[in-house]
Amino acid sequence: MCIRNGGYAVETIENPIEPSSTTPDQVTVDVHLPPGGPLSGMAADVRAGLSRPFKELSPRYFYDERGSQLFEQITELPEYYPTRCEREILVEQAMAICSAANNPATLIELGSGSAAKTRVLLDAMQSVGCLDTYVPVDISEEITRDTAEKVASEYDGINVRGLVCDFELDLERIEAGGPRVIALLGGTIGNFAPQQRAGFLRRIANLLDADDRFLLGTDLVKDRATLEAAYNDSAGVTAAFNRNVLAVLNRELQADFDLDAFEHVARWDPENLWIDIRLRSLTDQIVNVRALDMQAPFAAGEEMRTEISTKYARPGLESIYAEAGLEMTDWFTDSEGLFGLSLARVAR
Ligand code: SAH
Ligand code: AVI
Repeated sequence: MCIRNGGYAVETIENPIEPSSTTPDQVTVDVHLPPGGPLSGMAADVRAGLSRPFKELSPRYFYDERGSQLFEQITELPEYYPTRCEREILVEQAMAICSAANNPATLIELGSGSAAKTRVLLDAMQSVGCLDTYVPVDISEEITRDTAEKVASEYDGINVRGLVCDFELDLERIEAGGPRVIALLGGTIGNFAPQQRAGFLRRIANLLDADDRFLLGTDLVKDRATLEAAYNDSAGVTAAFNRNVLAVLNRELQADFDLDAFEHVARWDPENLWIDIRLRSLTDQIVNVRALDMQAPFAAGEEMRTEISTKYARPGLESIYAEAGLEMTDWFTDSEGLFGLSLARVAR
């Protein structure tokens, strides 16, 4: 397990970079720890989330080693179309994206995970001869190390600078030659609350030089049945992914959640345009969280939000970009119009 930086409540980023491995010369993986230790932020954050009348946990805690593996399984489910559709767009449009993004030397990928689809973009960059550096940035240490090492071994002469950090805290640390593309794929922007998203996009705008581009994957609004099926798969993998966050709290904060005493709930919310993902308590129960010295009571039927997954339409996304000081330059969708990939630059 490595939520090495659960520090989303941490304000400062003064802690030193720990160069924790240097495999061949061209691969480094830096791990950024919050000042009070790996779990300092997580503890405060979970305490706050469990103390509210409507309990809520941050989706960043899903991604321990098992959570990352479960997400990989989700991407292969027949009902989970976003990965398939985004890959289709990348396969069809990688060269166009590369050219529209000024043939970038550096690809910085936030929430890179296994970077399975990213290879399509790296291939295009290599084929036009602009590929110099890949920076996978993810909160999960195991998967970032694995991805960094695999990409370095697959692309001749590439520099790989892995960064294990919370991309909401440590983005400003990234230094690499331009033109650069900062990518956030998979629809991960959908997991941000609206205010959090606005702050994040403003920081992206501040990071971009005139030649740099932001590449964003967004799942699109569509019929309820398709949306809900993607988050209620028949094999139960999404349910296991959702419940796994309780196992993370049990291990990291010495809690005693009974995973079988909670059921997975995922519903389309047409007002907020998001899938609301929750865990519903099956009984009246009191959960002890020893590391926080707290008890969290759950009533039978009580729901705790663990994630939202917002869906977009192009005009709404253009407004969101504009509010953050960004402007969309290019828009690509798959053949069924289920998923969107956009490029944006700093607004002129
Ligand atoms: N980009 C991949 C993976 C998406 S899953 C794809 O398109 O398939 C979301 C990824 O974001 C996970 O790998 C998770 O570990 C990472 N992540 C989630 N919250 C994060 C945060 N706050 N900071 C850094 N990485 C985060
Ligand atoms: C990572 N993120 C874009 C996924 C999504 O679709 O919102 C996470 C996920 N949650 C349940 N299934 C997939």
